[in-house]
Amino acid sequence: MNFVVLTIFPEMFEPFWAHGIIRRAIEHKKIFTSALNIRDYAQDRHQVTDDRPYGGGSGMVMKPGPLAGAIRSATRKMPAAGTVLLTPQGRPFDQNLAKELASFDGLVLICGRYEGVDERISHELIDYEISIGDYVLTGGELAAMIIVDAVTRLIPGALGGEDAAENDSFANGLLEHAQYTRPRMFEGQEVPEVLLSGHHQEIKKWRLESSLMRTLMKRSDLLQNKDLNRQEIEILDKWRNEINKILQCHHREREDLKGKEEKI
Ligand code: 4FV
Repeated sequence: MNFVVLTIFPEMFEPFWAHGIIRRAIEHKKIFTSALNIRDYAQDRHQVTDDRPYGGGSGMVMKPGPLAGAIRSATRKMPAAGTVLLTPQGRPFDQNLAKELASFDGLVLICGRYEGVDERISHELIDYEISIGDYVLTGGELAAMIIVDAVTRLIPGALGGEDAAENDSFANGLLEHAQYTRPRMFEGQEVPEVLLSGHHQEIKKWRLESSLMRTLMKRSDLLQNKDLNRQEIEILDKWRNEINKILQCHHREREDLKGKEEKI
């Protein structure tokens, strides 16, 4: 996977390329990265990349010329690359979109600044408009780093273990199960016994229940739009029956209580 970032602050990416999984993936040639300065594609002597908005108003807008020059230069070298504009107007970024982007050989990530980019860029040269969230940033660079980070994790071998990304949160539409490591006892809290048992089937079942419970408690919306498999349905059924039993007891007690009060 070849990531080319177009930005007026290419130096922002130096520390990002130089640490952790991204650094390792670059060293192991799982990904190739470069940050190009949009200014280098401005034709005028002062390499101006922004100007005042037509129709007036505050702030500045990124000029189409330098952007189009930078995009065309990047895609000339990678004709099959996908071009991505980071913008609050874009499609919400999520794990499924990360998987989709990971299928490309290359991605050209365009980082806006100021109030945004000239609309004519989107029409001609952009395959994806992507938003990392419903808030406004000062620039698209942090959003581009998030895309590079999430997509790199899905490149085979980038995470070291072949299948490491398969047990991710959202990989199966659920939040990840609870994780524990040494020490066995921490401030009076013990690690769940089953995780020390070596019973892989039991551990697998416990982890699925942990994922389901956390998703139910923290992100029940994810469960609503997930096609549940047989095992997941069995577990949710079991919980529903247990909850029903509790509620029935509760209602019975209340009836008995009401009955007693009426007799008095
Ligand atoms: C953004 C987002 C974002 C808008 C104006 C950069 C800023 C400035 N990008 N997801 N949310 N971009 O706020 O992707 O040009």
